[in-house]
Amino acid sequence: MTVDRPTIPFQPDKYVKFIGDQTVTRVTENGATWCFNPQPRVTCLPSRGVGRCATKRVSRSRPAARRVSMTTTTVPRTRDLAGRVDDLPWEALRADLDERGFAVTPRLLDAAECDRLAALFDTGRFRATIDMAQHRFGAGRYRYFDHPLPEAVHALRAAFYGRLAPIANAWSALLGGDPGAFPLEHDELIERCAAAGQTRPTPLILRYGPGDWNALHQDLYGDVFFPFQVVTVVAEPGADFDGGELVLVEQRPRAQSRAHVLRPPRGAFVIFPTRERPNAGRSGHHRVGMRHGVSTVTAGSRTAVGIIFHDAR
Ligand SMILES: O=C(O)CCC(=O)C(=O)O
Ligand SMILES: [Fe+2]
Repeated sequence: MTVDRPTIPFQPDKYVKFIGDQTVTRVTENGATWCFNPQPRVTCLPSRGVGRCATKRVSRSRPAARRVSMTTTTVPRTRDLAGRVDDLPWEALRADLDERGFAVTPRLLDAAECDRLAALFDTGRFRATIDMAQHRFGAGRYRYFDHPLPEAVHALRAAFYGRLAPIANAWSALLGGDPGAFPLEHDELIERCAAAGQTRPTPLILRYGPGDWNALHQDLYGDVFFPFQVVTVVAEPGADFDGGELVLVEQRPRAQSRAHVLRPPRGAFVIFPTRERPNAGRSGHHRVGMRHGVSTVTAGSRTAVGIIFHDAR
């Protein structure tokens, strides 16, 4: 069994740094504290299906002091999760996806919901636990949920899929592919995965302590894959942890790579491409490869829940 986490050559040079949607700073390679080291030259790694590394982490430094969040934009709590996903500002999110390849939603989960999700790291049912250092994926641990998925994860997966499938089809068409490449219902994508031998669930929960990080990678688990994935950080940035930015790197053809560094509010979702995005050029759209990772957590504990829509072989 192999895990597809392909090697894409890294071009160290200049990066444009985005923090949320506010700050745009140009930093140089030396100024970057993130792990922009090239992906290990491994394309065929030990199965992630083998969970054997549940060592207990002892915090090596004091968590950052809890500070009050600055974020005020929040989707009302009164709707169920699927309703809240439907109520997101999809026109604006789609414009962000089309323009820059990724989008950050307003906070969708409240603090109690984030706490409940974070607690699953210790209490959930998992099909595998991965020690990232062991596979040279970075440092920290992540765990793949087993069937049946936690209700919230299942609901979020189906709801986000329903909204993202039409965008995925539009992107497919922009890149010269089938405008009906992806079914509009998530169940149908899962059936396609199963027909291709991809039956292992991919939603996961990740936990990083001080010094932990996640190397730049792509989450492709077989021939059938959906072009978007989403992740939510369920710890409070600046309060529960410091560092630990989500890093997206665009591998521009015949040009230097561009990094986007995101610090999404707790309970917001970042929507980003699993493999590539269409970019408008002089003669139509071309593919821009994308990878994601997490910069070093400098203090505290960062827990995130990642939702990948295709299942794994
Ligand atoms: O920890 C994160 O924010 C990134 C997790 C990740 O790699 C994923 O959800 O695929
Ligand atoms: Fe990932």
